[in-house]
Amino acid sequence: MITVYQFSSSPLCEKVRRILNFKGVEFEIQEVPRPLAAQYKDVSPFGKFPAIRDGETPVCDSTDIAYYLEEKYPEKALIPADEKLKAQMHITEDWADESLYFYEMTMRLAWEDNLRRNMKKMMATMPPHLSEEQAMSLILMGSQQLSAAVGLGRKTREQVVEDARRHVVSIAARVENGGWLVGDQITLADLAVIAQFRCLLDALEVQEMVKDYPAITEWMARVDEVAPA
Ligand SMILES: N[C@@H](CCC(=O)N[C@@H](CS)C(=O)NCC(=O)O)C(=O)O
Repeated sequence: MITVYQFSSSPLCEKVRRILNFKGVEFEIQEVPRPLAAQYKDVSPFGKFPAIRDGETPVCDSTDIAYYLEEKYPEKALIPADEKLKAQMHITEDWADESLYFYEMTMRLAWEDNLRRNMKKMMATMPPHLSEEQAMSLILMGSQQLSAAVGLGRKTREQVVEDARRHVVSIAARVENGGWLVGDQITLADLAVIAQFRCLLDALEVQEMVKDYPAITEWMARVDEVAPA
């Protein structure tokens, strides 16, 4: 049985659960309390999650996990065999993991009003002795520091919303008329992007924005049907 070590509120952990669900692979979940991540070095030497353990084999990093699972369970493929499509898929997946990720971190976790509305969900990944207010200050401090380090946190809120709108418009254009992000079937790119997008939707600004793009809501329903979170 595969064990997924996760922070339940993490989009990258959601991406891994979706991959396993798409492939129909059974797994169990081990929730990692955020401040105790260092205690799980045997499965994730860098203290980052998701990580999985498959029997004796630990694998960490959502992309490495995706390629590991693709090799072990190739029947329901998520990585295109065609090299050009594979390259497009990789670029889109990496954009989700390394760019969209910082939008969701900024809009959902570094903006106090959005974070406050989502604290119930976030508490699942915090140690039980922390009060909601203590947990919130910790999350705010960490996400604001990271957001500032990558640059988004130094922009005005309006600028970040406009940047996010460009991403939303681009996703909508790629998935209209029943399409997928890359090629003509679901790939790892869809799972990486939807995982970030679900978190982005915890920001009121994105909830409002997406109402103008029904193609995105339809695409999310198509992905959820075959690869639930
Ligand atoms: N490239 C890694 C990134 C994983 C990652 O950054 N995970 C975050 C949660 S979404 C984390 O573990 N953060 C804790 C930390 O950085 O200490 C992947 O795709 O798995």
